Amino acid sequence: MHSRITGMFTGVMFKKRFGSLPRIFRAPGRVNLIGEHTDYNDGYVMPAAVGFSTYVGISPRSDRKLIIHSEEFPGNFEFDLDSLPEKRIGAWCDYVLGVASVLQQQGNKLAGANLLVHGEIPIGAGLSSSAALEVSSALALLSLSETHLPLPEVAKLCRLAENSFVGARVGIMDQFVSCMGKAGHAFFLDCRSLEFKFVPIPAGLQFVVCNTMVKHDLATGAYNTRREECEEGVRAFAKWDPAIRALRDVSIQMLDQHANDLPATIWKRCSHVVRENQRTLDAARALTAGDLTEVGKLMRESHNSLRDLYEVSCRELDIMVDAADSLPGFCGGRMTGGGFGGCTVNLVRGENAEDFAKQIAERYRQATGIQPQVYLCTAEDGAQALDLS
Ligand code: GAF
Repeated sequence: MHSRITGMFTGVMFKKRFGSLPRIFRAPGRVNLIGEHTDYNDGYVMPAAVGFSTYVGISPRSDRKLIIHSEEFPGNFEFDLDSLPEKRIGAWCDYVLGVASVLQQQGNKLAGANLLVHGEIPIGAGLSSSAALEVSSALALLSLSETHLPLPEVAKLCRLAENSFVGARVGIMDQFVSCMGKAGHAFFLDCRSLEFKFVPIPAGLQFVVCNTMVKHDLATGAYNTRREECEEGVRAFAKWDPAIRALRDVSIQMLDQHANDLPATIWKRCSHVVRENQRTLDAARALTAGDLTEVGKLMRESHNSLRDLYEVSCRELDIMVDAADSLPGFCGGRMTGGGFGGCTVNLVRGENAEDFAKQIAERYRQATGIQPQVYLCTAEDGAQALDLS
C-alpha cells in the first residue's frame, strides 16, 4: 500500500515536471543481517530488503536525450545517449548514468527518456541507496528498450555499473537483494554460485535499524583498500594451495596454520572473512530453526570481528551496538553494511520494538550527543514495476 501511494506521488510529480504520465519502478534498500565484507570474497551473505525504496518514473522522448531530475537531490541533468560521460561526474545521477552506460556497452539500444527519481532511503546510511537507485533506473531504462533481462542479470549489470563507472569495487549483495528480496524472509546468497534461498523471519520479529548519523562513503578509499588486502591474502594462500581462488576457499584450519606467515593486518582481514562465512552459514541454519539466541550470538561475534579484525566499525557504531544490550525484546544486533558509519540492525520482538527504539535512541544520544534516527522495518519484496491503474 505504501509503495502504491508513493508510486502515485512520484507519478504526480513527474506529470508536473514533464507533462506526461510515466511508468514507475521501485527498488528497495536493504539491511544485512550477517555476512559482511564476504560478498566480494565469493562468500555468503544474509540480507533482507526493507520498506524504504527508490522510485523512478520514466517516459520516452523522441530525441536521444536522457533528462534526469529529482525533487530530493540537487541538480537537473541532461545527457546525450550517444556521448555519455565515460566515468562518474561526481553527482548522484552517476548511478543512473552508470547503468545507462553499461546497458549501451552491452549492446542494448536505449531510447531517449525523461526520468524522475524519488528517493526515500537515507543516503550514506549503509542501507544501499546506491543499489536501489541503480536497480530502479535499470528497470526503468530497460522498459523503454526491447530487451528483457531476468532480475539476477539486472543485479549483475548494476554491480558492474558501480564498479566500472562509479569506481566503488562493491560486491553483488546489495543489487541482488534489491532485485530478489521477499517479504517476511531473509535472503541467503552464495556469492560465488549466485544460488540463493529464502529464510523465513520468525513471526513477530522486527528489524530496528539505528542510524548513527555518521555518514559513510563507499567510493572513498577504505572500502577498496579492504578489497586489496583480501586480494593480497588470496595471493599468499594460493602459494600454499593453488586451488585457492578466493578467501571463500580458505578453511579455518588453514587460516590458523598460517597465522604467523602473513603480515598481521592481512591475517586479520582474512581471519574476519573466513570466520564470517562460517558464521553466516551457522546463522542461516539457526534462523531457519528459530534459534534466536544463537543468531544473536553470531551477530555479536560478527560485529566484534568487524570492529577488531576488519576494522570497519567506528566509535558511534560500537556505542549503538552496546546500547542495545539488555533492552527488553532484543535478540541480536550488529553494524550493517560497509561500515565507517551508517546503521546498526537489531532483531527485536515486535511487542517491544517501539520502546526499544525510544530507549536505544536515548542511550545513544546521552553517550554521543548525537540524535539518531531509528526505523522500524520488516523484510519486504524486491524490485518491481508498479501498476497504478
Ligand atoms: C557495501 C557493498 F556495496 C556490498 O557489496 C558489501 O561488500 C558490503 O558493503 C559489505 O558487506 O554495502
